[in-house]
Amino acid sequence: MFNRILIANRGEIALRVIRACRELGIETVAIYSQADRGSAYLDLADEAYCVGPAKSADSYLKVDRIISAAEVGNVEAIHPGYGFLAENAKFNDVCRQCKIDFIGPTPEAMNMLGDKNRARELARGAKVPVVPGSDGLIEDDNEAGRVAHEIGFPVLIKATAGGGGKGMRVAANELVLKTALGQARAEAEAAFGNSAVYLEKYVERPRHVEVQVIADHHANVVHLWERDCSTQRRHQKLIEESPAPNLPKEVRADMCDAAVRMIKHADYTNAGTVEFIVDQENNFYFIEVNARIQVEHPVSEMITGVDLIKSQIRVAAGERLPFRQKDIQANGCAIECRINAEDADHDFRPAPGKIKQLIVPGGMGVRWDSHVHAGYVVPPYYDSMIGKLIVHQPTRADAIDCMLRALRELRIEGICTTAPFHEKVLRQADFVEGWVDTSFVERTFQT
Ligand code: MV4
Repeated sequence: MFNRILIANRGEIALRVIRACRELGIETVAIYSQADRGSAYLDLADEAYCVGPAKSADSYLKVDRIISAAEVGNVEAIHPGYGFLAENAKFNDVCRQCKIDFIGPTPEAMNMLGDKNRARELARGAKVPVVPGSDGLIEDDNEAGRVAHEIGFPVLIKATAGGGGKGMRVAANELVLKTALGQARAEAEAAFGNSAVYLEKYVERPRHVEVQVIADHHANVVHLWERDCSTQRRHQKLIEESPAPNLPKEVRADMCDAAVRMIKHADYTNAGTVEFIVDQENNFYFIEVNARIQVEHPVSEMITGVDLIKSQIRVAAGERLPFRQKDIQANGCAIECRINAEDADHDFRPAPGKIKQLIVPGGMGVRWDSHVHAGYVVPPYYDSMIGKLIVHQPTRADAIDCMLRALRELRIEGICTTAPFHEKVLRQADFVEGWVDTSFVERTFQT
């Protein structure tokens, strides 16, 4: 096991990893930008190094400075958290060259899955269903036309370097296909320096269901069931839950099996998520693999009792998973609400500033994962998420009641947060009945 780990992240997830390390008896080295200087959670680390000015590009994304902190701090491994450098295969490879263990998949697996067209081909090879579409990348307009006619409109053009909703364009018919293709390519070139695209049938109003997996370096791959993340707005998830409501148990079992097949086929190690969309007839299709721990991992932790961060660290240190698939049971229902410093009444615009008062909910089945406290100033430079409220209850109805109770107890004064918006969502009939697809928020709240 490692003696000392550097956490290449900030905020909630940095604290989450520090907590896991403390319980494992591992010393921690934190990093911070000038904007995060004095952040209270840094005191919980054994050491902390400043890696630069406020802007991410000058601090949390600076590979050389982070590696320097790791060398000065004398760590054996780096946990990247999510966002920032978490899915940067180059950083991952630099860690390897510096003989620092990266707590995540190998650079090879990361590279392969970062290319969405290759990931799709890998899924096909693993007999995992993909959305009908092109056989590889689209060479030219003629090929796009041919494929679109085969599969039928509307089609979705996706950048192979994209993911998470970036670099996608819908083409409703033949007339707009050429234009859309040109726009998609130009956007992809500007955003990723790679204009390569592929084509899929556009699935309307899908649900977003993803499967949590963890794999060790001894060929053991275990899934921790699925999460429904359909309650999102403009590709920003708002609420996640497990199990996925109204998903027939055979579909759920098939999807989890498919995820494990995909992970085995990709020689993937550590924690990862296999993302699917589910259409209105409960057909599921592979979309992409997220090669990192995700924001919403606590939902899976609550229903399975597995600490995913500790598991990631153990697996990275070469240990075998201490459980088999048969040991993983899904108990009850867990829901997570992302508490963002945003004004939901004004287009969810960021609302940084000083938290004047903070009262945190508690009680049975309530978990609060956050680095903030009264007097904390939410900086304007980073993601606006300031905490995650997670509940775990025997049934989904109980979980909704518990979350409503916890949201009522939660008091954050001085800044706007998404907490009041969550209360509205949790009272919506479609949500209560579990009939949420990816267009639910926009459709229901006209935001
Ligand atoms: C799709 C789709 C419909 N049809 N693919 C968006 C994020 C990226 N991970 C994949 N995404 C989608 N791919 C086909 N063929 C609809 C989406 C999509 C979506 C997916 C998951 C969660 C939220 C979403 C919001 C809009 C569109």
